[in-house]
Amino acid sequence: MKLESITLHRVAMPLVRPFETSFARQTTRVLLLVHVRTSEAEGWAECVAMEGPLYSSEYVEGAEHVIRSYLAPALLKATDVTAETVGPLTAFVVGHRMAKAALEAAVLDAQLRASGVSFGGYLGAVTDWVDCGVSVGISPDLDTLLDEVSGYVDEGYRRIKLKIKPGWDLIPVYAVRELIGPDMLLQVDANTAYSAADIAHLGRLDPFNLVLIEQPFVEEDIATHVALARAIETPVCLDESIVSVGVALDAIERGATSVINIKPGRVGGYLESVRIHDLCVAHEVPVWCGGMLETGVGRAANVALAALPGFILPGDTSASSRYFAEDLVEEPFVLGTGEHAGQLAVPTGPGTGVTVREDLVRDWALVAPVTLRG
Ligand code: OSB
Ligand code: MG
Repeated sequence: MKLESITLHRVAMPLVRPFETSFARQTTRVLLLVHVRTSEAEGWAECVAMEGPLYSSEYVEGAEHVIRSYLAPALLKATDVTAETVGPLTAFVVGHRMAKAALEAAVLDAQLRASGVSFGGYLGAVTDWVDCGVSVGISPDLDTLLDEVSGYVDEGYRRIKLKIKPGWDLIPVYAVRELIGPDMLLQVDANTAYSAADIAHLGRLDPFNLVLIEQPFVEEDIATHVALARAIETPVCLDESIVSVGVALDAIERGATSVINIKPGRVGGYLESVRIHDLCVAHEVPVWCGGMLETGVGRAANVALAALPGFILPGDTSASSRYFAEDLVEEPFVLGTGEHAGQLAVPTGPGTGVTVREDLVRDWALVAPVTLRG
């Protein structure tokens, strides 16, 4: 396909409740949407970068800048652009995986719409419904936390993930385990808030029968994750550290991670996500689909990815209502009922299968959209 234009929309969406992690407290989701026009069709994607460089080095205005200055010009001057060539055409830029992933996903959406294939069909989905978990932020107090968790259990979520940090770990985990009972899936995510000196302390989570502990140490530090995995029974799962299939292989071989959280934005796109998935299947490492407070645009593609066979644990693929009163798409994600309680249906229409509400994109715009042409 020939890429005719790339339009960047920076929007801000109100969250239904503040979301607090060990690195930030958010009340609004500021995000970048990418809209491409090709000779064949249009495509939309969402860049998962957050407003500030706190989860990773990427952030919304940085992603916008690198797209405008480097990535978009390279794609707009190419004669044939497909999702498969976005990676090679942008490989000259170091890093900036979230920005690259958004471009690849927008091109993929256009390409699949043109050929009438869904994301799930293209990526290799094997199920129509995926199991959903929910990520629960750090609360001002235990009562608020337990209220929030009870609400999610009542909605049908199949797994609870608690955000933890030093000073907010053993007690909330104990209280939530008491609330939800011994059998419900429960896991924790530290977003790099601990250090090697905390290994013995993190071992005190072992009695709570957690599915996993996610990313306790900084992204570059594979070695301390190896030391933790040897010292405790709770499986260690890497998120921030896994930025490519190469790092995933290294972390698996060194014993740093026995479960992997795949986030397409963090690893540079859906194609790299499938490569990591395939690697994990070959090594019998379970995977699950992470989340970045996606709107329906990114959520649709994540739900399709989560339908691949190696995604055997529930993902952070929650319903739209987990974060947004009104989603950016005409088909918000709603949990199923009956046998599909706690699940989301994998979209079946061409591309992501969702339709962007351009009225809301306009209403929630932070700045005027920018259109780039070759
Ligand atoms: O570490 O998984 C994370 C949100 C923003 C940045 C990082 C993370 C998260 C979440 C929420 O845990 C996942 C979601 O529900 O989208
Ligand atoms: Mg995480």
